Amino acid sequence: MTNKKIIHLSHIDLDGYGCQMVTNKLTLNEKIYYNTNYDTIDEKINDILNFMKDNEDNYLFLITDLNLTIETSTALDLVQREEHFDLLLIDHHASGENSAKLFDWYHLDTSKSATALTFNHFKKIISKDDIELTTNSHLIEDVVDLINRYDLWNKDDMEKFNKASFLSSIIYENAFSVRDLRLQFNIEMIEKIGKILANGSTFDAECQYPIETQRLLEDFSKKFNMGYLSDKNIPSKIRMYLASTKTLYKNIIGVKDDVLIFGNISSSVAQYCFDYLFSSNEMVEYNNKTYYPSNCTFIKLSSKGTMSIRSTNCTAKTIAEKLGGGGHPNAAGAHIEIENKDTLDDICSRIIETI
Ligand SMILES: [Mn+2]
Repeated sequence: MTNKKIIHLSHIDLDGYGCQMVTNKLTLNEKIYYNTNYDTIDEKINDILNFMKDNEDNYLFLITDLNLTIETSTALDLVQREEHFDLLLIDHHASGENSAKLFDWYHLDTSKSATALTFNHFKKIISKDDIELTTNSHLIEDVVDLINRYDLWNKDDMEKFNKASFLSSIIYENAFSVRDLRLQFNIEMIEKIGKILANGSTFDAECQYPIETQRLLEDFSKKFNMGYLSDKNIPSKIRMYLASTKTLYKNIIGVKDDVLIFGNISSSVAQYCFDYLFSSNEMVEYNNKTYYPSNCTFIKLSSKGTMSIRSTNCTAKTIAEKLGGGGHPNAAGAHIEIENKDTLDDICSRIIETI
């Protein structure tokens, strides 16, 4: 096992990335990570088989937290017999029972999370020279325990369960367009935040998240030189913090009565921040005036003149109609004609005149 390169394919949730957090601790093996949901599993397996064919080496193809149909496992078994790579599947979904009965590389145990199974497996076979997992085993074990609680929906200890569900909420499969960044974020954050949570950090009543967690997320964002709100690659959790510290309001480009117009933010960031602001109804100070999101209409304006309009007091549609658009009472949209020379501020002024 020492010389093998590990190609690790796993699911795209906390348990799936948790398995990769475990193998990431195997320092003596080179690792290549892939993640998939069920809709693309056959495609991903084919990609991996092609990769192994093109890059001859000693491989362990490890699949975790995913169950395979009889068809997929039979096809995979055939290739494995021809190509002679090591194959191991560790999973806990009972739906894979028939495949597990047929193939000895298919390890199924429904009593634990896939992360716990993966941890137990590698703990047993790991070389003593692999310092990282052997010496940090107890710390990783604490994180594995949290993941296990969430995966089995074990609420025996509510504090631990809440921490585990917070851990799950940091997984953002779609927040990164760059695969390596997504992987690094998810694997790194599960471990780091998991360790903080497992070691007794309590939730701050004000910000709802452990303070140290916020710092970690900010560090991560800095490490990758990510601009803040305008960068759609930033996971929404970080954007939530930014919103909660009112950074979003730096992007207000115009105000009329209780209508706030935001510019220079991407749609996904805007949507996330608006959701957050409406649900928290945190007071906002802007130009010496106080706003409560529940009384406001938010317009997200793009430089092309497209507007997303949101409210919780049924004003979005009315405002949209004034601008020639329409929609639902609280979620509407409109478009304003623009000229090439128009700046965002020009467009914003025209909106203010119209509403
Ligand atoms: Mn899963």
